[in-house]
Amino acid sequence: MTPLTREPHRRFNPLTRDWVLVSPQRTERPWGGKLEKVLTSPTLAFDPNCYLCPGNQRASGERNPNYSSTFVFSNDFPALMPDVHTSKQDDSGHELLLSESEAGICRVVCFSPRHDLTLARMTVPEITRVVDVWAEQHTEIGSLPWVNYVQIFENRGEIMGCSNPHPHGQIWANQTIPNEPRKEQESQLAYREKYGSCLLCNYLELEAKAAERIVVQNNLFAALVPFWAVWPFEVLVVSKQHATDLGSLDSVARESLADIFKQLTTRYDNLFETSFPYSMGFHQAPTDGEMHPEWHLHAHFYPPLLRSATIRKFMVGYEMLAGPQRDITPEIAATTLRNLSGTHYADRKPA
Ligand code: H2U
Ligand code: ZN
Repeated sequence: MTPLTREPHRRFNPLTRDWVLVSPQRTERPWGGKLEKVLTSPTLAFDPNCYLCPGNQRASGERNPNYSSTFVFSNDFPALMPDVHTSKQDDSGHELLLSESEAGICRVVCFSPRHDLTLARMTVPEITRVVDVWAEQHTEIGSLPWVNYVQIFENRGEIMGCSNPHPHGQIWANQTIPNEPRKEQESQLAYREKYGSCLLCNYLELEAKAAERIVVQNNLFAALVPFWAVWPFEVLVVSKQHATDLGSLDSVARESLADIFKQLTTRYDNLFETSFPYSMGFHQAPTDGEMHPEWHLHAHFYPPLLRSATIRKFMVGYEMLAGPQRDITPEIAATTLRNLSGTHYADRKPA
């Protein structure tokens, strides 16, 4: 055992250039606590009170069509709007009271007409349709001359602030590049300038050799617990081929991505035999008209659970005031996820 598996140490995240504190000695046995099962009662395939189900009325009064696969609509309560007055202010003159207008677009993506499904419970062809829609939306919204970044994400589960169990995600597109992709943009560009190659292509080569942090993979995508993971079961989904954005993936690659999502979310659900909560989102090249060869398409999964369906990791105290910290090592988390069944627990026949 190297000291890194036993003693406190910090690890560097080359994408954000932040550090994470790892304290493996705090969990002598990672599964010492009782693993509780939360029985989720089966929900209806159609809920007459759901604002996302086909044919139902939304809070805005608008009625959803009787959609039969993936359905996109403009968010009725958008955080960003396309028509805002352009302004920039700094009453202090020292950038102490700086503000500027921000134009944008917010859409909601219903993954399926079925109220009772999640990505883990959808088929690979159904998830492929979702990937196609994400790619189409990214290209369509990104081609607007004033949109420079398109953020695709999903909040899954009440614990992550999701307002409705109907399977859905969101798209927020901005005039400016938001903080997280901007940090990654700067890091990937600096890496390319320094080493003449792509940060995530090089990282994935190392992970493929080491294998210990890979959770699932197919020919074109890998899902792994990154060396610098902050959340206990955080996962990075990386394209094996260099690709800057979803729009540049061909149909084979989109299906491979859907397959990885299916494999990963199935294992996530199997971990605590619960519908596993997370926030997930893609990071891809800005849509500012530049080529961005430094950008490597990937998705982050940030699940909050730690030891059971009812025990979550809190990012408080030290995390809020100093920096992120984790107990179980990324290697143990990856091994745990990798060793879970690829068959969803709800499909397993009773012994
Ligand atoms: P969550 O992904 O966090 O559950 O958010 C769902 C979004 O759906 C939320 O942004 C929007 C909310 O504004 N929404 C509508 O656009 N129409 C509705 O009728 C209700 C919710
Ligand atoms: Zn519904």
